[in-house]
Amino acid sequence: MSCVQKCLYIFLLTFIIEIPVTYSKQFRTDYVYNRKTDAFYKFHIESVWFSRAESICQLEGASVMIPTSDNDVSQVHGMFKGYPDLGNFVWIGYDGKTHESAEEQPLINLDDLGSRDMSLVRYDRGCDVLTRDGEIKTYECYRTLPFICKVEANQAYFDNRCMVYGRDYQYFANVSSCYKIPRLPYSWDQAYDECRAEGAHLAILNSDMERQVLRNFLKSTPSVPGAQATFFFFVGIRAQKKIDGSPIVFKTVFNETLEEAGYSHWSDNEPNNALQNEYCGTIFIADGKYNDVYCGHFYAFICESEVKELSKSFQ
Ligand SMILES: *[C@@H]1O[C@H](CO)[C@@H](O)[C@H](O)[C@H]1NC(C)=O
Ligand SMILES: *[C@@H]1O[C@H](CO)[C@@H](O)[C@H](O)[C@H]1NC(C)=O
Ligand SMILES: [Ca+2]
Ligand SMILES: [Ca+2]
Repeated sequence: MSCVQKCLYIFLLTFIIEIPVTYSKQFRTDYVYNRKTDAFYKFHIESVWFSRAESICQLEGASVMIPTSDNDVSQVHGMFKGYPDLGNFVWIGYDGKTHESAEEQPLINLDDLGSRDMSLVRYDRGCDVLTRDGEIKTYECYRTLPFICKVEANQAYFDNRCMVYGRDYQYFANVSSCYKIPRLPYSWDQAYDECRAEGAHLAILNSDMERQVLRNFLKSTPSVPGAQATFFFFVGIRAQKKIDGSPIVFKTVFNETLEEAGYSHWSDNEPNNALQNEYCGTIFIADGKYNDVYCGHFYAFICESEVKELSKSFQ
């Protein structure tokens, strides 16, 4: 190759490589990218204690945002505008500096809180908030506020095998699927959103082999702290509540009947629609079979991502 050719080649190569590097910044569907900071953000509008905000951001592969530049503050300022009635503070992470208190008088003596929740003790210097006006202040950690999660683009995790924006997926070759049990309990709706945001879905049984694999996986998983029951996990089946007395039909999150999905066995005496309010599906650790439960309780859940194996087509 002559230099001219080589240089042209390198030039073109750089050009080709530049495009994906510049434009393919991707992460979970519920995060937005900011080019100036080269980071992803999510404005969580639900109000929680600071310690829970930390857990939720961590579950999403991010952290509670610690503002490191004016661009971080502008990003949040812009996001605040989408929620004019949300209040004036969001939780942010501790930047190591002392800030003015966001209120005149603390309403509760923190010493009394120690016995109520030990997890608050490590926050006794207060927690930081960012105001709508872009100021950082200190606030009492036991308050509940919306919060901002952030992850640098070079830390935004993608699992190439499982094709998900999340850590901790385990691949099982015998069913060509990856599974994850996030370490926070959620309602069925929240669990549905969480799996989808990572590029996965709530797990669905498609064969008896998959039931066995999942049962073994559940047995080997430590129980999830805070779950309202520890012996079953939300999965991706759900029914419409019937008011006309017609039969309750469970369908997968892909709108298939259980028969169409390939596995339709319920655990003994299930579905029992206890208290006439069980319209969401779980599977029991004991037998890996389906059980109907109340959708609004906070249970552990299983996300699944199928792996398309190229080698399969050659077998
Ligand atoms: C599926 O494979 C896993 C290892 O990847 C193994 O532990 C498990 O026993 C297998 N399950 C079945 C039902 O063969
Ligand atoms: C789900 O499937 C049923 C029957 O196959 C169909 O009538 C219905 O429109 C589908 N719903 C959605 C949301 O696709
Ligand atoms: Ca499956
Ligand atoms: Ca039940």
